[in-house]
Amino acid sequence: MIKRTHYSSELEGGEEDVTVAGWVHEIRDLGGVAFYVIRDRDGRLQVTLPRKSVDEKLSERFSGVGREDVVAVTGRVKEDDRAPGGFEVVPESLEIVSEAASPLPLDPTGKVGSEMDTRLDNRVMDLRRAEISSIFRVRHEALRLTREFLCSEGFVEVDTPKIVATATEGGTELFPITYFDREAFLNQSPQLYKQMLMAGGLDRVFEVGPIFRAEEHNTRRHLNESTSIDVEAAHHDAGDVMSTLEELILFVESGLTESAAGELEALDRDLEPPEPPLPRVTYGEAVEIAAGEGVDVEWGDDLSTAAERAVGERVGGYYFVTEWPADIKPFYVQSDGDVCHSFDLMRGGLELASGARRVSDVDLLLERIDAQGLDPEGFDFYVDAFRYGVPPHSGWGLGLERLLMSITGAENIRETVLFPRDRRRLSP
Ligand code: AMO
Repeated sequence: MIKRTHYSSELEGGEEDVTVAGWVHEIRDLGGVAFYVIRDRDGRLQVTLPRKSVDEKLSERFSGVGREDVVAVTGRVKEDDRAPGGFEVVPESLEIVSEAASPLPLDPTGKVGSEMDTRLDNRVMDLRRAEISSIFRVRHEALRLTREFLCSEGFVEVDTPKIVATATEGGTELFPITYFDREAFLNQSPQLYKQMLMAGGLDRVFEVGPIFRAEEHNTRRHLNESTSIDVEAAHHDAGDVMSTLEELILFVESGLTESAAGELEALDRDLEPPEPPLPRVTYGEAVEIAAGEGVDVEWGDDLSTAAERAVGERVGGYYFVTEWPADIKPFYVQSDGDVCHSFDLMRGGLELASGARRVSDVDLLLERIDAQGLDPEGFDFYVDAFRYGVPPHSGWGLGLERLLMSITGAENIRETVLFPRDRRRLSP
């Protein structure tokens, strides 16, 4: 195997015996001279083949090259302003490493557009487009920055089970599986476990992991498998963990403007990291705004997509919705009369995160489980964890893909996952 010595971003004029490797992005043959644009991880570079002055055999080998073949080219680097990246490679040898079948299922140069379904069916080819792979580099950077921020705030990264015995976010959205001779489920949220770790004394934890929701929705903002960034902190109230969340958003967006500047440019995104404190809109105010815009909503209803959109248009940017009615939030949320210590983080009309102060009193917890019509037996392991001393605690779950929609401007959540799982899609 010929070893690559340089990525396209590493070329310098005058260097000899440089080997570059990648896919053949474009071929322009002008007769006397032919240009082969090679694409690698970092971008594109031009191989210029002056037919008259190169070896005839080499010239012939180049004639056998097709679009999207993988090639390795060894040669000399010349500065040339007209070439992508400002350099061209004049070849001395060529190896066709792997040939691409034809026709291609989609056009990796993006000149010919493709429908979302065709793109996802051929995701590997789709990823060859710079603006698509940029999304996944932004995703990687956003996760790296998230970990950096939470670690610096004293949070410990944990992993909790994904095969579980109980629902946390409502019983109808569970995927059942067979666990030897018993029924089990794919977890909807690490909720119960991250709270139990508060009783275990880890004090501040975070987890980045998959969540599974058997929602029937086939929308631009729902997935059946998504990634949740979860946080739980002892001796924190809802306001405290809201501060952690808004500081995290600021840290990630500011960090991305530096570490993912090129990717954001490829995506045509100009981020304006939001300065805390973010606006706080109470649920009651949100209902008034939505009703004022003609949306059919009353106090006590969950906020519909139309209601969220109306509030998002009025408030703009990132904001929190606070003081929700207790009855529409899960059993583990601490309430104060009719209202509870729960919040959603929104960007425009899109929900990115939700969180709350939790119930830590065992009797109240059992009462709430019962009031929501859940089977208390299924929650024994969780309730029991609170019987031997548990600090008050709060936390949130932030949807990574929703955050990426906000950062990258993707209109469809499927853009932000390599191989999305939705109502119809189980492969690739
Ligand atoms: P919730 O159910 O609101 O709260 O989920 C938290 C966040 O996860 C993301 N999310 C989804 N993203 C894409 N597709 C889905 N089907 C989907 N479902 C959820 C959203 C949402 O805001 N246990 C609580 C969190 C907590 O209180 O700590 C929970 O799971 O961005």
